[in-house]
Amino acid sequence: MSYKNIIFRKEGKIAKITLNRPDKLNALSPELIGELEKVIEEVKSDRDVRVLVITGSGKAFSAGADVGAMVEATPLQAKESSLRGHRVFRMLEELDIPVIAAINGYALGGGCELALACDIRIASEKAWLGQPEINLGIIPGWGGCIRLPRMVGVAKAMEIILTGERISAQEALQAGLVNKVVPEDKLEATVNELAEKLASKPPIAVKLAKNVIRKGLECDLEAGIGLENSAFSLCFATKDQKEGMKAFLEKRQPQFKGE
Ligand code: CO8
Repeated sequence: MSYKNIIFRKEGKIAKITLNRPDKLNALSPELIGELEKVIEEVKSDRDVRVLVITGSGKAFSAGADVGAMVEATPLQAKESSLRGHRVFRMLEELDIPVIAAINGYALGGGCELALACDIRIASEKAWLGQPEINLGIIPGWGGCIRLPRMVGVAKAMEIILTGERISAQEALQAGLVNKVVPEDKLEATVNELAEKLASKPPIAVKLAKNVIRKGLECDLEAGIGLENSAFSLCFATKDQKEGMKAFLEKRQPQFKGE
């Protein structure tokens, strides 16, 4: 499938989506969101892909939803656009494979919310993150009010959302919003290395762990323990569990097959 607003590449087991409207700082227009939905479907149905990387071209990851496309929106249109983005970001979260956000520059508003829906965030030291919606007279509409406090705590999320001020990559690291900050010229190599590492892990266990972590955040402790218990025992139905444990006992590297 060909796309106008994104570049999609696959190298071995790693797929990469590059948001590609650099002259508009990769603002998430309705067309771009539509292409994101299609490409995530494509990734979902490709059993060979083990890791997805999302990044931006030029100096931004994404400066957010396209303001020009929503300035005259009615409440109903705003509701529709918000729900559409929620659906797409949820699809990302629910992929069976790990998703890494390679934050190469500005990740603001919807761009920050897209990064929040990824599993791991690696930022360039030149990146800036934030939820500036308040300065436009609106609030985050693609999950910022919900995912950000879960990630950085209520106090920091209040500060970020209510002031609308951008925070540096280093501050984002301290807040737990990104996993790692690296020099700009090391971002691609760092993300590739992490992606290769994740792609070498047993995919069924990766999928189960991701699923339990995500679902576990949405339920009470007892239910969470039940989820983990079921998923843990299911691992013992896989050849990868036998291989992983035998390889350990035989002091060799495991050869995981995803079975
Ligand atoms: N939407 C549309 N165009 C944008 C956006 C955006 N979010 N961000 C940047 N652009 C455009 C600029 O208009 C400019 O275009 P042009 O050259 O045609 O004038 C081009 O990108 C380059 O931008 P700047 O000249 O502003 O670049 P600077 O380096 O001077 O500044 C900033 C960079 C600081 C990132 C600045 O561009 C900025 O503040 N951008 C807006 C950030 C923002 O407010 N984002 C939040 C948007 S709202 C949102 O994301 C809500 C999410 C939920 C939506 C749910 C329903 C749709």
